[in-house]
Amino acid sequence: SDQMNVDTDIVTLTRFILEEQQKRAELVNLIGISGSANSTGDVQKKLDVIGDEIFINAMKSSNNVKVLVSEEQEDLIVFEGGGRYAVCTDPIDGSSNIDAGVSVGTIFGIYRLDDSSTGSIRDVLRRGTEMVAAGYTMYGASAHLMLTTGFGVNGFTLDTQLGEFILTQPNLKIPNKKAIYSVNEGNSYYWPDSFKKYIEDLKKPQDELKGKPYSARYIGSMVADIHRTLLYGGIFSYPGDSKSKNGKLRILYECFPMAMLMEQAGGAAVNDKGERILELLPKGIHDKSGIWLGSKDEYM
Ligand code: P6P
Repeated sequence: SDQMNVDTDIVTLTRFILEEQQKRAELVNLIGISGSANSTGDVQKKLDVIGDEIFINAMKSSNNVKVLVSEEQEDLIVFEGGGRYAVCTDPIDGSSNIDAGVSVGTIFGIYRLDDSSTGSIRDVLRRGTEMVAAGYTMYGASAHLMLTTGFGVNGFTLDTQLGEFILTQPNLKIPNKKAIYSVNEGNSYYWPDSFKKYIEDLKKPQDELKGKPYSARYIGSMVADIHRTLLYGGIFSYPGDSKSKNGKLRILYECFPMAMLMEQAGGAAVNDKGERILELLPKGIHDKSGIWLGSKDEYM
């Protein structure tokens, strides 16, 4: 017959990996504690561990990456081969929410090695201003990728049929103002008085909001809280406090990538002293910093 046998059910590499993972997740029951702990003492979830292994293998097989810093690895990893990039990542950020079905994500920041570098910790103990790219993927109702290479921010959504990320938010800009604040009020007893007052003021009726206060929105998964802040505007903050003087978020693979995205989208990102996050110089690969980021006209 003249009928052509056209395979219309194309299995791309991406689709293959996603379907394999889905099958593994259902068959192997990946929900739940793996029992091991990472360098900052967080109890690792099984998906944390698998996400980290997948990420390490992907970076290794790319032949472009020489140095890798991961939240899940105590020390940095230096690959064989001629890669000229250093990647800092939190492979599954927000993992404590996995069992509750809350969106989690992968955060990444990328440095280019200096020509003279052969791959060492010096390639990542650098200011955020030296990052050449940053972003996150968020795994929720759909999979999103938010990316900057220093020329603005572009948002993509995974089309699972095509197995491709499709450009859905070209040249994304964060609104300059929005009456939403995103903090963990459970820490308020430990906050500095200045921050307590700042948040209390947001709870008062605001003239420019016709007497309404700000709305509180906190998911507890940085990727989800940042995604909402980029799209809707507002404030996200995790300040240092009397129990953790540098707060909780790690500079290289949480603060820097999100700060680069915020600035590239027209927002701002500063530490507890009001210094630009991207100008900080980390001394250790898991160093933390207090952070305030969001709509630039909301900056206190
Ligand atoms: P808390 C998740 O563990 C994480 O690293 C970020 O994703 C999130 O913003 C923060 O910690 C939540 O911390 O103390 O509010 O539960």
